[in-house]
Amino acid sequence: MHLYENPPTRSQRAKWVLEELEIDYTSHILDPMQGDLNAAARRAGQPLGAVPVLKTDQYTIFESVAIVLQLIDEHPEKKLAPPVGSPERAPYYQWSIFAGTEMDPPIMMFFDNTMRPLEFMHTPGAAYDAGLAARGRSDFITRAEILSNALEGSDYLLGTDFSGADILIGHSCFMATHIGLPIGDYPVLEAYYARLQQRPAYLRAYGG
Ligand SMILES: N[C@@H](CCC(=O)N[C@@H](CS)C(=O)NCC(=O)O)C(=O)O
Repeated sequence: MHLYENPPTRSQRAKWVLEELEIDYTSHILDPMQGDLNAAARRAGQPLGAVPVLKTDQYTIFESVAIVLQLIDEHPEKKLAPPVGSPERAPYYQWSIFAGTEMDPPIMMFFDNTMRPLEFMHTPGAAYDAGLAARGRSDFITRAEILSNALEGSDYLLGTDFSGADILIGHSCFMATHIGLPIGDYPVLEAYYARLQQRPAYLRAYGG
């Protein structure tokens, strides 16, 4: 397998699941400081010119959430997801999709309007917008509280068992911490993220 990545971005979700599943892969770092990440990612198969992209012998796949869900389904023996059609699969889908659709947008809105290098924006003349940064922060806080409430009394999103949903939301926690969003205001969420950070596969994906 070939993973096209640019640490530490959403490509780390793909790397983390590859590490959890102990799959052999070759990493290809696409670093925008060293070359044209967008062109290289498009060549690898991501039509928006973004990472991650995963190439296997049988298919090429992009979208970090899809990569995590697909690889986990290919390895049911690793038990990182409840069986398809089981009642436990419902919260697994719910939190996995919540990561991509509810966590990523406010985090990226905040990042794009506070610290993303302007030369990497795709809009000519792009500038930071303090109003959008504040909206990203506020939307993040709403969602951090929801996660915190859901995790009250549980080690993981599905209760006692670590799953792919934790990889997906765990990356949201990484990204929030990395860019200064206030995860520390939510001790339950902070403790959950600390638990995830103990995992050897997490440390291999995020470089410890
Ligand atoms: N929804 C996509 C988002 C992919 C994405 O936008 N990746 C960013 C890094 S987090 C990227 O490669 N951006 C490069 C660019 O837009 O120039 C996913 O989750 O895989």
